[in-house]
Amino acid sequence: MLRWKSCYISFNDIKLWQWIVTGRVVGMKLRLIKGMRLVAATHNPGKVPEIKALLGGHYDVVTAGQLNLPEPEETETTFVGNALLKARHAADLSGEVALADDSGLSVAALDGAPGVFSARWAGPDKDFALAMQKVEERLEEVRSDDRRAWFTSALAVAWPNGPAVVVEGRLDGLLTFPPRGARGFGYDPLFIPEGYDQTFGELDPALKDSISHRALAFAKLKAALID
Ligand code: ITT
Repeated sequence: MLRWKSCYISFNDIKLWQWIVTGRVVGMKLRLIKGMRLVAATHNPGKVPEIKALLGGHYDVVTAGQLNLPEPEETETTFVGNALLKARHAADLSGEVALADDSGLSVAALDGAPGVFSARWAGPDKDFALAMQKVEERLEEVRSDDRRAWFTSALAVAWPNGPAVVVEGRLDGLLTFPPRGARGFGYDPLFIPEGYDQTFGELDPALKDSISHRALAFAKLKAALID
């Protein structure tokens, strides 16, 4: 994997490795051209409107669900690794450029948990009331008053059987119990972003889209891939 400015570029195609070795990759420009079709490599209905909002209607977005792509197993230990895995999986299966998000909530007093296990804490029924209760119970178990937490989003774009680019954004905030608000998805009702009094479950979704971890990652992606 090559590190370039604030993003990572990974190559899993032997021809690309050869191009790098022979110097022929120089001048290759990875670009997301407005109007092109893009696979949103997610099966999470909460993420889809946020990804579409970030793309600003400039792309013909089709979801992994609409293409009946299977959900890959998230076997990596980092957000970046899982985002790359999901984008690569969708791009290679669909033959189209794919954008994936791997994200989660990290709690300071829980040493960063649930982190990459954020979705798994909700169990097979994807029950986030249960997941949020689990966060509260774990904090009681460790007897901590530290309510600092942060959301992370890694966004990866993969070209079919070609290169991939991945970036990461982080948004800090505080947890509040009990959960508040019915907007957003996942852990949003627990999370008060820094500088605000309301949770992401209460705040206007357009405001969330402008300040979120996903928006911060997308700004980096835009700088790397969009003219
Ligand atoms: P895909 O992999 O299909 O995209 P997923 O839900 O499994 O869907 P992740 O593996 O990235 O996605 O899991 C991240 C979990 O973290 C997600 O299910 C949410 O519950 C939570 N999460 C991520 N971003 C969030 C946000 O903006 N607000 C609230 N919760 C969020």
